[in-house]
Amino acid sequence: MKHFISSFFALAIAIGISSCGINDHDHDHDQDHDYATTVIVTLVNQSNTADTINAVWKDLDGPGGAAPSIIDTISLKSDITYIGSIKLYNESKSPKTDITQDIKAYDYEHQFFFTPSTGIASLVEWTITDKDRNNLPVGLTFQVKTKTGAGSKGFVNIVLSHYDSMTKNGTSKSLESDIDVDYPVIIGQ
Ligand SMILES: [Ca+2]
Repeated sequence: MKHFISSFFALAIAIGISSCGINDHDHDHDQDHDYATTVIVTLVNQSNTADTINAVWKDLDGPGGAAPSIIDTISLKSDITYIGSIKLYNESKSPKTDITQDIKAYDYEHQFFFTPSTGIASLVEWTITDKDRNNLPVGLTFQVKTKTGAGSKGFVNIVLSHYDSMTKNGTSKSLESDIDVDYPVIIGQ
């Protein structure tokens, strides 16, 4: 049994390696990109572009194991429109890999979902601004509009859906997520 298992893993690894090429992406969705250790949400204040937020979420050993080492709070001003973007990296290897480029190349298989928690949902409007070749939202870029917050606190849940076993329709999350992270949010502190 042990020999069988190790042979199985050797085979799995061999298949994994042979299918990592980007040309095979459509045939093997499980091997198409790394897991993300690092998420960076960038928000630029449209009223003052010098006011830029770079909020980092970092979990270097991936899902499970150690807790995330960095979870920045996204501190938003009241009554402001921000232009936003999100970048994903795998920093568990050197050099780090830029997963954002893989998502961009296969945006029709991916979609981000940004969900503010109930405490701030009425105060922040998070709208995806980019679309894939099928005219469905992607979420690598977005607009965030705030109302008067007066220090309201909550979270925004960010999920990256990856559609392999189901078809992307623009509204439904996939069965499994590439990322599923919560950023603390403060509005109008
Ligand atoms: Ca971890």
